Amino acid sequence: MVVHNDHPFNAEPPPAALAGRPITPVDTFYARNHGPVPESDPEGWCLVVDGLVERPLTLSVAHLRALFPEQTVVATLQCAGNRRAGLAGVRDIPGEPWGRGATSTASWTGVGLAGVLEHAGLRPEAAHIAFEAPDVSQEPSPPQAYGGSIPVAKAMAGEVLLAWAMNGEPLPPAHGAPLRVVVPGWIGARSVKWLRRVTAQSGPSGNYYQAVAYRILPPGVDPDHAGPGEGISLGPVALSSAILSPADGARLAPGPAEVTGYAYAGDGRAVARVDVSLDDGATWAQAALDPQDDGPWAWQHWRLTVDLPEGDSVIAVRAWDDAAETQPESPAQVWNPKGYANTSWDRVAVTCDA
Ligand SMILES: Nc1nc2c(c(=O)[nH]1)N[C@H]1C(S)=C(S)[C@@H](COP(=O)(O)O)O[C@H]1N2
Ligand SMILES: [Mo]
Repeated sequence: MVVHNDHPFNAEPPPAALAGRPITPVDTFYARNHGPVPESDPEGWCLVVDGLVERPLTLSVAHLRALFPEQTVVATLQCAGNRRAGLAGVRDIPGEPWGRGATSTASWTGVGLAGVLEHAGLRPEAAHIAFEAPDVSQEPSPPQAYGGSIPVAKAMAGEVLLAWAMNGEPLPPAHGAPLRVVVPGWIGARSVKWLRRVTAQSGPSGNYYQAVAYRILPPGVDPDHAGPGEGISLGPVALSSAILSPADGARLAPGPAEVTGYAYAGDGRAVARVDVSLDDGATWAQAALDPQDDGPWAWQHWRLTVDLPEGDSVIAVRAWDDAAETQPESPAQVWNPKGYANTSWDRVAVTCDA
């Protein structure tokens, strides 16, 4: 893993560790934490469901297992800061310089959030479902526990899970044991780990990570002085793609070389095509999409054999989704002060020696 920070623990797998693997092994899955991993106390742990519901609930994991059908969903998590390094190359950005690896895919097992909210009797005035966790982050001033929210429509869609297992194993502490939210198709920040409380409310969460962080600010705004509610709140993931092999800076023999990577279209969209260019976008060849049996919430791996000339080459990739959206050419086009949603073409430079 490439460790960006030990406290809080932030690490991403190198591209080669993600290449060709539809499911990311647990020990390779990126870790994104804004505070310390809380001490785990599975026996004492319980989940409170309250707010705009007819019947507030207090549930243990055993209650959840007994009351609701178990459900497994394969879902890609992607941090909104994935590929921030590319934006920071345009102009400085504070925060972890994530490469292509702040995204990973697991099969998640738990119960549907919709069933739990139905059981509690969600009231019609409820418009947002807020999540609270106990890990206290020093990033906001004063320090604050982690939280966030999603609109009721997404919360009631069948794919949102309260999960206790990842790839068939109990969730490890770093990934949210004993219970986390998994919001497929939405930025990783909404998949709250170490979940303690689910609150139905009329407005979005006032938590720092909903109201202040994870927002796209206009380029001229000082991120340290942006107030709550400023900028565009991030929810569904924007279409992106990345090259996982060859590695940036690789030295190869001239001739045929296989280029592989992932593409990911957010909420409700599918990757429809992936293009690769060796001439900075003048011409594009279409990559083959790998067979994908993991359903609509998983990324799409792709591959293409290109003919590399002697000397230096830059390989570029862009994806298209089923709404015919594609990616912007340069990180400068999408640069923003907090460094989120770098959807620009991904590029790797390689050199071929004869
Ligand atoms: N409680 C809590 N939940 C959290 C976070 C956090 O710091 N605390 N980080 C969020 C962010 S920003 C991301 S991208 C995902 C990362 O999940 P992972 O560490 O399992 O990869 O968790 C989200 N859930
Ligand atoms: Mo994130």
